[in-house]
Formats: sequence, structure tokens, C-alpha cells
Amino acid sequence: MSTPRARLSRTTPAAPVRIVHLGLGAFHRSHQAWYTQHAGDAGEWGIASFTGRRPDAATVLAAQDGLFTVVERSDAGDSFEVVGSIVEAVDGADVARFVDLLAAPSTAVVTLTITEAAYGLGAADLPVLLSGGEPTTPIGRLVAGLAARKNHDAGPLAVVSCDNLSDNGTVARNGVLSLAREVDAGLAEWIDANVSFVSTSVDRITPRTTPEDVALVAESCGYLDDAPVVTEPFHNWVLSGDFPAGRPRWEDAGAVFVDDIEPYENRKLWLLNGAHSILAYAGQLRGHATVAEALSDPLCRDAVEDFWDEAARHLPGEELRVPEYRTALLERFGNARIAHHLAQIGVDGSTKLRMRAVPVLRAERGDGRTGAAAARMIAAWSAYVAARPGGQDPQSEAIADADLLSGAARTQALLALLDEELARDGDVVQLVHGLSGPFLDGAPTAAAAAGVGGVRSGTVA
Ligand code: CS2
Repeated sequence: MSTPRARLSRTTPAAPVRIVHLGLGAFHRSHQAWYTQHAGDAGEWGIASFTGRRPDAATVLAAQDGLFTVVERSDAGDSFEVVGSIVEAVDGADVARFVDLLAAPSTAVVTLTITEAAYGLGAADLPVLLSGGEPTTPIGRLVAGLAARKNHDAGPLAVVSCDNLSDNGTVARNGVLSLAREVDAGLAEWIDANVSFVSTSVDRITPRTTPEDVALVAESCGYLDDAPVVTEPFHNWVLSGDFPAGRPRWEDAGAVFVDDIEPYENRKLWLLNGAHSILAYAGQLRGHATVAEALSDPLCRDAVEDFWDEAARHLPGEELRVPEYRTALLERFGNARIAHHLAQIGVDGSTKLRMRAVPVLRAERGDGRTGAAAARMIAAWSAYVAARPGGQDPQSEAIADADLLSGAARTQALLALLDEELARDGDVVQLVHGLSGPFLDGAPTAAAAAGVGGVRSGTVA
């Protein structure tokens, strides 16, 4: 088929903006936007979605009226659906628009996909918030928006974190309140009384969009879409908290509302995300590029299964259906038609491992066992940051400093970035240190094959 000329455009009226989103990326589109499209009352709920650091995604999406194609990819094939719930796609730097929307009583929900690392960065915006300037961090922008909402007496609303953090509603609340307190005590009080911070566990594997995905949609659908998103058929959303100004009927699309989210959160963070991190670090060191490739390597697969055995001991309750969840994960990870790149998962390791490895390691040790499988995840990360210095991480400077050390002292310094108490435990340091050696020893040729920078053999004594 020749390349179509018609770009996606809206033929029916867009829903009014009642949700504002921060973090317009592929996952937001395959998840929250998809759920909103599938809510029974979708016609009443439009999303204004703001990008993070760069305007690009907003520019592309705005040129096609916010519409984009969700390509659901299974072993059996692809299915295509145009999603129209994003009715406004905006450059995150347009803080004035963001603030206006938060000050509107019609806005009922703010959703966030700002990355795990961003929740702790709001303090950088204190000077501009105090001087009336424009904040640059997501938490800073949220505080500015909530201040406007208070000033306009626009009423309560819900902030819904959709990042892979345990108790993400509380993390969001703490980040917002601690910054707001510094700006204006009255604002912090208002937020405390009027803003509900909802915790959620989100799940849908969504790799970054590639030029091939764009070409596929043009060929298969007969229109031009520069912002399609390829995702798996599986999707899951568990939410806990109040929506004082209402919300879409996301349950129509399968979302589940619970009183106690922690068990679901732990299941997702440990079993799915934990396995992802093992595969990302061990897999790349062994020369693999994607999740499906790494999973087919028995060494990586065993490391995952061992970690799951440890984690499963701390996931009580029949309703969690851990054995079935594990079987489903193997199938999802094995979906070789979804090229989920390990390099994408490997970023921000110091933040991710705090949620993915540390709780299982602590729980295992608390029960008198070693926690060796959780420790192996940390060991793989430690070997990986040695093999690929300068990678993206909120603690990249501290990682570089740790790298100046050698032997167990280096391991200890890295461990301290994840959990200071564990780093003070000599047994844990030795355990992690001993487990990282094999990754480094085995790494050079495999790493070279993967294009990973040279492994510095001097880093482990
Ligand atoms: C991944 C997640 O990049 C990562 O850290 O583990 O993005 C994962 O793909 C999603 O949480 C799946 O729902």
C-alpha cells in the first residue's frame, strides 16, 4: 500500500477537559487514556495532557487533535484502535495553561506519570515558587496549580499517582505538602483538607514507540499517525482513595477499586518490576537487548524464578493468585513481538531497586533467610553500573563516587544508595559483593556483543 496522505483528525466533538495529566508518554496513552476511552461515561471526561521535559510529544499529538492509535500486540497478531480521550496535548513548559486548568472547577482529577525519581525533586522549585516564577519540576508545577485552585476557590480534587512506587499516593502527598509548606502554610493546610491523594498500582507493558510502529499504522490503517503506541493486550489498574469531585467509570474498562492496595502493589512491584530489573541488568551484561531475549537465557530465567520464590513468601492471601500471576508474567515477558528494550528498563536503578529488591531482601532476612535472590538483583545492578558508567540515574554523581572505590567498599557505597541500614550490615555487603563478581567476570565478551562499554575489571577486588 502507498503511504496515505490523510492525517488522523477528529470528526466528532471532543469531551470537555475534566482530567489533567502530567507526563504525556507512551504509557499514559496506553493506560490512563485507554481506560478513560473505555469508561461508560467517556463522553464527559476529556484529558488535557502535559509533557514532561520536552514539548515533542505534545506537538505531534496536537497536530492530530490528540488522537492516536493503540496497537494491541499479541502472539496472534495486532489490533488497532483510535483513542480520543486526550483532547488537549500541551507542552509542559506552558505552566500558565496547566495552572488555568487546575483553577477550573470543572477539573476533577489530576493524574501523574512523572517517573519514580521525580517525586523527590520538587524542592528545586522553591525559589521560583516564592518569587512567583514558573516551576520546572512536576511537583513544583502541581503545587503552583493547586495554589491557583485554592485562590479561585475551585473546590476539592483527586491527585492520582500512576508511577511504580509503593504507596504512591502518600509519596505524592508528602512531596506536594512538604513543598507547599515552604511556600505558604495556608496553602499546605488547604491541600491537606481538599486534595485526595489516590494510590494506584498500574500495569501495561508499553515500549517506546519506534519509526517502524509509525510505518505499520500507516500501512495497516490507511491514515497517518505519528504518535501510535504499541502495547500488550493485558492491562491492570488497582486504585485506592477518594475522588471528591468525581471520576470516570474506569471500572467499566476493568479498573478495580480496593480499600487496601498494598498487597496488589507489592505483587506488581516485586514480581513484574523486580523481574524486569533483574532481566535489565543481568540480561544486558549477558548480551541481551530485550526482555523476551533475556528471559530465554536460563541463567536470567533462574535468577527471576529464584527471586519470585523469595518474594512469594511475602505475598500472602489466596486472592493474590501468585502462581497464576507468575505463569501469566512468563507469557507476557515471552511475547517476542513486543520488543521491550532492557536499556529502557535499566534507567534510574537506584530509585527502582529501593522498591523492587530492598523490601524482599529485608523481609527474607527478617525471617532468618539470606535473601540471596533479591541480593542478586542488587549485585547485577552493581555490575551493570560498573560496565556502563554514566547511565541515567537521579543519584548518578553518588554512583560515580562509589565507582572510585574498589572491592567491598564500592559495593557498600552502592548499597547505601538503596538502603543505609542494609549497607551497615557486613553480611549483606559480603553477600551482594560475592554475587556481583560472576556478573562482572562473565560480562566482557557478552557486554561487548551488546555494545555495553568496557567492563573495568579493577572495580571488584
Ligand atoms: C518497567 C515498567 O521500565 C520499567 O521500570 O519495569 O515500566 C513496566 O514495564 C511497567 O510497570 C509495566 O506495567
